[in-house]
Amino acid sequence: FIKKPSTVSIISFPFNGGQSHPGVELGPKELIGLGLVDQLKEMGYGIAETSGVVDTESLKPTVVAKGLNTNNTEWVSAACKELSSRVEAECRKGFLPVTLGGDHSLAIGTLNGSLKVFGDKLRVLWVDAHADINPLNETASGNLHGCPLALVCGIDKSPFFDWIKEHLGFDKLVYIGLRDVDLPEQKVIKKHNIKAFTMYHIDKYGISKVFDMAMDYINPNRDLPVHMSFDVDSMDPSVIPATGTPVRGGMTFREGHFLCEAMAETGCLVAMDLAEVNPLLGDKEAQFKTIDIGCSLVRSALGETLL
Ligand code: 4U7
Ligand code: MN
Ligand code: MN
Ligand code: MN
Repeated sequence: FIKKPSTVSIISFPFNGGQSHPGVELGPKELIGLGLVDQLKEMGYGIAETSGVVDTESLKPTVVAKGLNTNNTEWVSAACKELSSRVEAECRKGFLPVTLGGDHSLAIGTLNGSLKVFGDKLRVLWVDAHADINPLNETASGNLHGCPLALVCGIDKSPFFDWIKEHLGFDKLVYIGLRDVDLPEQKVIKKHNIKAFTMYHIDKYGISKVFDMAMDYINPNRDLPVHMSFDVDSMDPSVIPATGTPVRGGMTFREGHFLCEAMAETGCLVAMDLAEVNPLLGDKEAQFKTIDIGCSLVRSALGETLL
């Protein structure tokens, strides 16, 4: 694969159907409004204008199935299917898609898109307070942003997501930042032996060692394409307050940025998601901080701070 794409495709995914807090659909607009695209141009990247905005509203179904354990199932599916084809198209051009969410159900689409292009070689770094691998019939909240990996890894083969044909192997996935994992998720992680570095490991070894161990696991020779799905709630709520499911005890400003810088340094990043920025939560300062730091995390992952 192309090691250093010179073009970034900013894909806006203004979507909130995977959870219940209004506002997360405004994430992309606010991130771009604060200058993310201009900042990436300043860093020397070309920005693909073709990638654009996914019109999630027009994909809202008029008829919905009753009695499902998950909310907005058809809508999440339709929106993510469209997102998948966008990500796939950008990757095929050799561009690096950065998908701005929107809630984290978006990864159902983004990972399907990158899997189609990179196949068995694709590796996934999931940065989150949560494991997002609740089986659809076991999620307590019914919110699909807590389930994307169950679909991506093929634990769930829901008829509502029958367009998902390729699945990610459990050994090709690694977590960093976990601290709120539901019981059904704990069972899945144990059963399939999924590698997880929690906040405990970050405290114990430091983020640098944790990143190296995570890469050694999925990408020992640093020669495979990596899709990083970054949920901003991996960060401590004091750093990123405006997010729907904050969990105390998260990564510091530097730990989060170090992780992104280290990812950039590998030269293996082929796609990135930035999910769960909710510009309506908290006061003005909380909102500004979250959007501002959201932008800087993306810049770091694209190599801004590597001199
Ligand atoms: B996010 C939760 F129960 N696990 O399923 C659930 F704690 O994308 C939270 O990581 C999911 O923000 C959080 O509802 C999803 C809950
Ligand atoms: Mn999360
Ligand atoms: Mn929980
Ligand atoms: Mn998440």
